[in-house]
Amino acid sequence: MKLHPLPQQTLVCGRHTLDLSQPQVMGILNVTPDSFSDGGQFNQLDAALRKAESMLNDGATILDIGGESTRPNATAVSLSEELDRVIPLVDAVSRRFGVVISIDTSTPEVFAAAAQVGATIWNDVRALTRPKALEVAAKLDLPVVLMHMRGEPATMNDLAVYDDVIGEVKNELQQRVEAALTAGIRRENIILDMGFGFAKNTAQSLILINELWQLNDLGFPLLMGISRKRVLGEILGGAAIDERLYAGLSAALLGVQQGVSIIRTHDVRATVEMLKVFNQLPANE
Ligand code: 9MG
Repeated sequence: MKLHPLPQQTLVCGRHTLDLSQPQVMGILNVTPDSFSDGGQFNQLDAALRKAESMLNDGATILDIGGESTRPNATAVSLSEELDRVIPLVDAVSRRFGVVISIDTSTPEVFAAAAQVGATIWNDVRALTRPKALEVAAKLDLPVVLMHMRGEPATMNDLAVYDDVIGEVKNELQQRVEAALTAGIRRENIILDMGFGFAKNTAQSLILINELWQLNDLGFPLLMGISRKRVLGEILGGAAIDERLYAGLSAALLGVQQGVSIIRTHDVRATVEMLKVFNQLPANE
C-alpha cells in the first residue's frame, strides 16, 4: 500500500545512484567517544569498520557517519576533533566498501573534507544554517538532507510549541528549501526530514507520524529517523533504549506507507526485513 507518488525515482550521489523506487536503509555509525570505547585509535577504527561491514551485510545502502552528538546535553566538539573522528573512518569505509556515505555534521569544513575522501551525502540536522554551509553545499553539488529543528539541541525542547505541528514543520522546511535553492543547490539534491526528537514532544511526534504524508506536497524525497528515540520510550511507558525496536519498526512502516524514501536506523537488519514485507505488497513491487 504505497499511497503517494515519488518526487524522483533515483538519487545521484556522486559516482553512486540510489534507487528510491523502494525505501532505502541508512545505517547509523556514530564515532563519538562513547561509541567504540574499547581502546586506542586503531581499535576504534577497526570496531567501526566491523560495524559498517555488519550493517552492509544486513542490507544498509547508506552509512551515516557522525562525530558530533546532537543530544540536548552533549558537549560541543571542536572542528579538529570532529575531523579526527570522522575523516579516517570515511576514508577507510569508502576504500574498503565503496558504499554511499552520508555525514552527520553541521560544519561545512567537516563535510567538505569528508567529500574529498568519498562521502556523497550531507546529513545536516541544522539544515545548512551554519555560516558558509549553503555555499559549500552548492559548490560540492551533492545531495543534502535538510532536517527540521528549532534552535539548537540545547534549546530545542523549549521551542516545541506549535498550533499546527505538521503545517509549521512543512512551512519551516519550505523556508530551508528556498534558502537552498537561492544559494544554488539543485532541486534534485534536496532530501527533507521532519526531525523526530528535535523540538517535538511526544504528542507532537504522534501527530507527525500520522500526518507526515502532507510533507510530500513539498516535492522532495523524505528521510525519517526515529529508531530508538526517546519518543518511542515514552509511547511505551518508559521503555529503555534497547526495548524500543518494535515501536521503531512500527513507526518506520507508517512512514514508508506515507511516502518516506530513506529510513535512518540503528537496527538495520530488522528494518530491512520489515521493508521486505512492505516491498512485496503487490502495489509496491
Ligand atoms: C543525526 N541525526 C540524529 N537524528 C536524526 C534524524 O532524525 N534525522 C537525520 N537526518 N539525522 C539525524
